[in-house]
Amino acid sequence: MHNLGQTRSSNKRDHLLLTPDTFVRTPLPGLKGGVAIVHVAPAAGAAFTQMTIELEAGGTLLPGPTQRFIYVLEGELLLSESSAPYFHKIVPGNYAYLPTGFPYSLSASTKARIAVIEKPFLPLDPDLLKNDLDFDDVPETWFFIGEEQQIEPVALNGDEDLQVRSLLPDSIAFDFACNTMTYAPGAALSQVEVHYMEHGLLMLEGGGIYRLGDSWYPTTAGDFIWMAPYCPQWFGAIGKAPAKYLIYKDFNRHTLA
Ligand code: UGY
Ligand code: MN
Repeated sequence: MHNLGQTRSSNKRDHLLLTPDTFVRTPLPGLKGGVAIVHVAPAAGAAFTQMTIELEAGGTLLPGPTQRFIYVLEGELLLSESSAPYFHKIVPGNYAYLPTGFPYSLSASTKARIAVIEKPFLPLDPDLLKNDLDFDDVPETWFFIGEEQQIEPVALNGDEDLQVRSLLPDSIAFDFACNTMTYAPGAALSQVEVHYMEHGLLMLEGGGIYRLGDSWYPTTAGDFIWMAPYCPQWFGAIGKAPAKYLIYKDFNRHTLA
């Protein structure tokens, strides 16, 4: 359906809103029996890549060029560690952190969809930690699989109607954060945020109004948003069901690292 050239998608200097009607599917090296929707990439001005990978039953995905974070959106997959005889079954709400160079393969037991975030890892500068008594050595990231529902939610700025789950461990080793944010109907960010970190956001449930720069957009489950550093941003949930999104941001590093 061409809809006479109309779409909610929008491409501005400091933000992108991409709605499912404008998604374009592509092959990728290391991906068999599946396609990638690359939502944002360095070509758009981002310092990371975020995509949704759609797999047929039996489709497989091998490691990419950088560390990865994956979050299962639909279906059932097996994550196998190539260096050990371990298979992990992962289903919606499961996620995994895969360090750069970690050998693994992912295969879909059923038709599946996963959110994938890739970012060149920014190592910690040992000189910045040498006088910190908390660290004998520079901490390193590690492979893990998590389950979102096991993460204790935190009320953002004390607002019980806005719950944040931090999916990555509270360790300075990690150079990005990935959280889910769940808004009760009518809940909103308590401020317009303007910050140096950039965001990749996948709307998982519900919807509302997103302010990006000087524009206000209706947004709903399935939409993707990229916010460049310093993009003014605010969200208010609308509807009778909660709104929930998965959100990436660069984190834990000096800006001149
Ligand atoms: O973590 C964040 O910066 C988050 N509160 N931003 C957002 O939801 N747009
Ligand atoms: Mn933010």
